[in-house]
Amino acid sequence: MTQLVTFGETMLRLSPPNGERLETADQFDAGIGGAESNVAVAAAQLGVDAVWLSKLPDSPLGRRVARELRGHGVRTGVTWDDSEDARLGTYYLEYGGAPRGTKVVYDRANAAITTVMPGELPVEAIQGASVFHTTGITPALSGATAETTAALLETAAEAGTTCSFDVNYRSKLWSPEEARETYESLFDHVDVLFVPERDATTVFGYEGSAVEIAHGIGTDYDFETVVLTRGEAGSLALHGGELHEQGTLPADTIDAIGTGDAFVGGFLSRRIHGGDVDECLAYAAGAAALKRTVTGDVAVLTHRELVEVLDDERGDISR
Ligand code: KDG
Repeated sequence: MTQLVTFGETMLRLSPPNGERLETADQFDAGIGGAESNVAVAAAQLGVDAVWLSKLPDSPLGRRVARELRGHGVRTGVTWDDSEDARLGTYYLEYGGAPRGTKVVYDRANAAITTVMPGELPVEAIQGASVFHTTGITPALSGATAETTAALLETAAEAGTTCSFDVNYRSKLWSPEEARETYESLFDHVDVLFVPERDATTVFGYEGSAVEIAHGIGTDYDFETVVLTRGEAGSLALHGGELHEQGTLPADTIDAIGTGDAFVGGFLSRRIHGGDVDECLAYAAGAAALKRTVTGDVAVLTHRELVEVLDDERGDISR
């Protein structure tokens, strides 16, 4: 049975080898990246039956995305756009240490997914699933993706499928005000909310300590679980009025992109397998740490590896 369904855009990811500039590099490492497929991959590698829904161009690039995801154990529920000008979004990633920083350049306007409608997707997968997950990136892409995100969350909620949503605010796609209005229109159906601390401040205006922010969200909205992600400072979950904290696990970072998605994939995989909130947070932190050691958006990891990492840290994680 399908356990996790995710919905969103996956792009071609092109990055110059370490230290090279986008404007001068003559070689690019090619991969794929998208928040929701990254989550599906992490969860699939941790033993979850995961399906990713999207719309792709019927082109070599679109087929590459589906092939790569299937290679990572994710089933795909894709509608293929066979029009001449159908395109796959691309993002370019330039790594740079301080003071330069890592840069992302998007070329994603008018990608095939921007015309997706709910009727084009196998929504029955959502109705039979344990969890449906999407992010705040998807409704920012177009009117059609916003409408489809809302329709899929509604379908999931009506079917009793747990709805999970990662705010994942992207300032290159819309303003905080536009994002907030859309997010709030979706929140009625959301059970588990992941929100980076900086988004809680930028988009929703929360200030104060992490505990105050989590309680603020818990008071203002009606989620079953709120997970505040805090980068190096770890994470905090508010569930049933109780706070649960988790630190980050040590990692030698090779590539930080996709860390948040691996975190969500780890959390949801443990939840789907019946773990309590503390276990979910521990799995999330372990998956995030492992992701940082892997090049590319996608967390290539195994359950055994994750359990070993957690055993080293805590000594008491159940198998
Ligand atoms: O978390 C990494 C993803 O978000 C990345 O693969 C794609 O940044 C991205 C986006 O905006 O879709």
